[in-house]
Amino acid sequence: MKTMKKLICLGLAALMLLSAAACARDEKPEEPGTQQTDGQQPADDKKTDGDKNMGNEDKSKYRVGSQVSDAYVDPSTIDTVPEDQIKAKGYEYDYDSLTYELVWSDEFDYEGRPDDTKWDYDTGASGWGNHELQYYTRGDNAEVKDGLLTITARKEKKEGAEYTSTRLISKGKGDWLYGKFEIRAKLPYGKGTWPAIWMLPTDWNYGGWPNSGEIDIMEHVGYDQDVVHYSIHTLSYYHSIGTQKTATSKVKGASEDFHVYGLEWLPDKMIFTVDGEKTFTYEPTKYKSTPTWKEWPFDKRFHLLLNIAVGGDWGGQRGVDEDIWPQTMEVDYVRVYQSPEITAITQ
Ligand SMILES: [Ca+2]
Repeated sequence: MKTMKKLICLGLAALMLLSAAACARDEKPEEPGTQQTDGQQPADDKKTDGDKNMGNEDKSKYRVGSQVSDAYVDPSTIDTVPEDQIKAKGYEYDYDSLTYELVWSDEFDYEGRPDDTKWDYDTGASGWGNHELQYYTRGDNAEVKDGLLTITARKEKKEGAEYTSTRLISKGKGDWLYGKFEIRAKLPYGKGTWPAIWMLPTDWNYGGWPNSGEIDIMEHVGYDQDVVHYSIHTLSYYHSIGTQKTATSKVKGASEDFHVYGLEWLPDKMIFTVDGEKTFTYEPTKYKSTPTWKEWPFDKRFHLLLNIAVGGDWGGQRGVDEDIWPQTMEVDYVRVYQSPEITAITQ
């Protein structure tokens, strides 16, 4: 009996050791914030939904034209990060000889509602964390015709909101890790419009916003006509603490003509383009010799979002013109390519 007890004790001790080891292995990055399970930004949390919360901060300190601020490597990070936690390093590929294959697209060459095998919707009027004024309908403000997707923001009351609009999401129907994204679009016009072509994490592996990252391929606020913003947000670099990595460029006729807004997402950098011209490159090793998920959560799947927001802390910073509605964002196509060479070194 005693021996049995001893054996049981030993067994229990071994189990505890094992589970402790497993816990250590599974240990998540510190304080991942609000865990996202529905893919929506935390609409009820003004602080963590900082991207669209451009507020009244002095943006000049980190909006520096078409260049990011000076490269800086924090010496304290050198050699202090365990090797298996280092991201965005050690990928070898010949950038100039990368090839790409089309893996997903919507040319909008049909009529009616957006293809429901490709698109879903974020709906509601929560303000989306930025005091936005629109109610997002389940596709009522989106129509496909004449080769185009048209998202229309209208001045009409719905469930307490003064405006309606639609936010398309490809989540669960189009989710990718790395790739080249091209969206040909014509933007709405006028004070209070805030269109965006952007990406959010599908699985939120590193925790809620901003930990798991955000990629803004195109943002435009109507009071600053033709100035297009390109940004990434991560735990180390996000707007609320004034450290997001962002750039702007002048896109003449952004609301009159179509332009192709592009992102090339590689395992160690992101290149933003307009009509094929580079506007902004985010490369975390420019800032940290040993980036981790805090600077590069971009090794997990993301999906696309297309929307027009109305007003809000950034879009409505200089008011909302009451007389410009309805306003539309027209999208000619969304094309997603992936590179076999990149796939080969990242799988
Ligand atoms: Ca088209």
